[in-house]
Parts: sequence; structure tokens; C-alpha cells
Amino acid sequence: MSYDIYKINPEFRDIMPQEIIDLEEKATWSSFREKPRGIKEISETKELLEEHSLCAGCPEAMALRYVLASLPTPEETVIVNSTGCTSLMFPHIALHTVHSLFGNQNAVASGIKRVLEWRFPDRQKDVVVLAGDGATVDIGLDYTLQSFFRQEKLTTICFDNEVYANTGGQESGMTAKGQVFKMAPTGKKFEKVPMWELAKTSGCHYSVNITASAPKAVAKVVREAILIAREIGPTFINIYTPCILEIGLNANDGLGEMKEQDKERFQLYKYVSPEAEAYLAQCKEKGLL
Ligand SMILES: Cc1ncc(C[n+]2csc(CCOP(=O)(O)OP(=O)(O)O)c2C)c(N)n1
Ligand code: SF4
Ligand SMILES: [Mg+2]
Repeated sequence: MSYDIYKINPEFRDIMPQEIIDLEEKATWSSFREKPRGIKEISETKELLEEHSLCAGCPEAMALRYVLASLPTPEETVIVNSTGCTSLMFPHIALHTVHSLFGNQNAVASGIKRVLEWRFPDRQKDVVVLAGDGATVDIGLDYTLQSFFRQEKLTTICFDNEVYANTGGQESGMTAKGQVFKMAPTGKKFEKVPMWELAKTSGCHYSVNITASAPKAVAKVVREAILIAREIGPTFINIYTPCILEIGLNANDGLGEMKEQDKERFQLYKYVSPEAEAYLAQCKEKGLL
């Protein structure tokens, strides 16, 4: 199967910045690569332009690279995203992406998945939602949950920075109790919504809460979630990707913050339904994991 999904028009090649050429030649799904792709290659490959428009050192950009490097079949994957800092990265990657109206991402993804199944019955198409906590758990919560209730075969990944970052710092349901932001000066009055538990209760066959501190751990859950969504039903991953700007950290402090939270508020939570567990065992036997 070809990974040749991103090609520069030959007539424009000579005026393209090296970064763009690198994205074609060094992406792990690029056709020049013979080896199987994966997270181990991340230091020598490229899925996301370094000159993206997020703040320097933003953990969301880090997490996106890990997610992209972990997709089982990138050329057959459609990513649906929503407005927010996350959405600023998507023009800088070499993959099929759809930008939906803020909050609508799981409704749009459900439609795309159904049409792809109908249009390409012989091909395994993965639809992955990638959106912020404001989009997933706040304004879009109804659509998120409805896609779980309907057992849509999607993977939903929430980049949880615990704030509406792109609009300057309003609190979301995922903000921790007591947290103050520029545009939420009186402090959050109630606890963070445990979305990973809500996902389980609402019908997800796989639900994880994790930080983006360890690339291999992120890769493992992304792969498992996408494989389960293919056969069994909806899957959910909440990834803590702190907004270093809004919590007053420097560009190189994001990793340290995530490592600290691995031991505190973001200790690994993982739920796998019995059906999904059995399916993962089959995947392991087939060498898919
Ligand atoms: C329909 C609609 N409502 C509101 C907005 C304004 N808006 C843009 S980004 C954003 C916040 C996004 O927060 P989150 O989903 O947590 O992503 P983050 O920026 O934190 O990564 C909001 C409210 C919009 N663009 N469209
Ligand atoms: S505002 Fe926060 S979440 Fe947005 S790019 Fe900057 S550090 Fe990342
Ligand atoms: Mg957010």
C-alpha cells in the first residue's frame, strides 16, 4: 500500500521552502520509506512543519506529532478537527483533514465515516476527531456524547489544555477547580469534568486519560483506540497538553509540567470493554500491535 499522499506540484517545487519539501520527503508515510513507520522514527522524520503557528514549545504540537506518527494507516485516515489552537496545526501537516465548525466535530465525523463506509466498502477508512477541550467537552459535548450513544466507529482525541486557549483564556468544563485565567478572574467554581469516565458511561469501548509526556505511551493508546474503533465501536482519549501560555510557563517547561501531572491529576486511566479486550488480543496475534 502506498504512503504517497502528499505531493508538491512539480511546477512549484523550485519555489517551495525546504520545510515543505521535507514534509513530502521525510514524512513517515512518504513513499520513499520502505521501513514500517512509527514513533521510534520521530527524530528523523517529519509529520508537522516546525514553523507551525502555535506558541513555541506548545505541548499540543508535540502531542499532534505523536498522534500522527502512530496512525495505523495514515493514507486511509481522515482527521476531523475543530476551531481552537489545535486547528492552527492542521494546515501544516501532510494528511487528509477536515475543519468543522467549532463544536460540531463529532457530528461531522460521524457523517464522514458513514459515507466512507458506503463509498469504499472494501477499504478500511479511519476517522479520527482531534479537538480541544472547549470543543469536545464544553460547546460540542452534546455531539461528542451523541456519537458515543450511537456507537459511531470513530476515535475521539481531546487535547485537554484545560482552557479555551485560542480565545484568550476562558474556563471550560475541563478546567481544574479554583483555576484563574485572564478571562475567568474569579476562579473555577466546580471540579474538572471527568470526561474519560463520562465516555465510558456513554458507550465508549475504550477510554483513556493520559498526558503527552511519553511518546511511546501515547502511540500505544492511539493505535489501540483506532483499531478498536474499526471493529467494535467508539473510543476516546483525553490527552493533557497544558497551555503553557495561560498557566505562565516558559517554552521549555511543557514536558516538565506533564511529567509532574503524570503523578498527580493525570495518572493514567484506562478502560477497555471486554469485547475490545478480546479484539486487541486478536490484533496482537496478527501483529497489528
Ligand atoms: C461556533 C463558534 N463558536 C465559538 C467560536 C470561538 N472560538 C474559537 S476557538 C475557541 C476556543 C477553543 O478552545 P478549545 O476547544 O479548548 O481549544 P484550544 O484553543 O484550547 O486548543 C472558541 C470559543 C468559534 N470560532 N465558532
Ligand atoms: S495559547 Fe496555549 S494552547 Fe494555544 S498555542 Fe499557545 S501554548 Fe499552545
Ligand atoms: Mg482548550
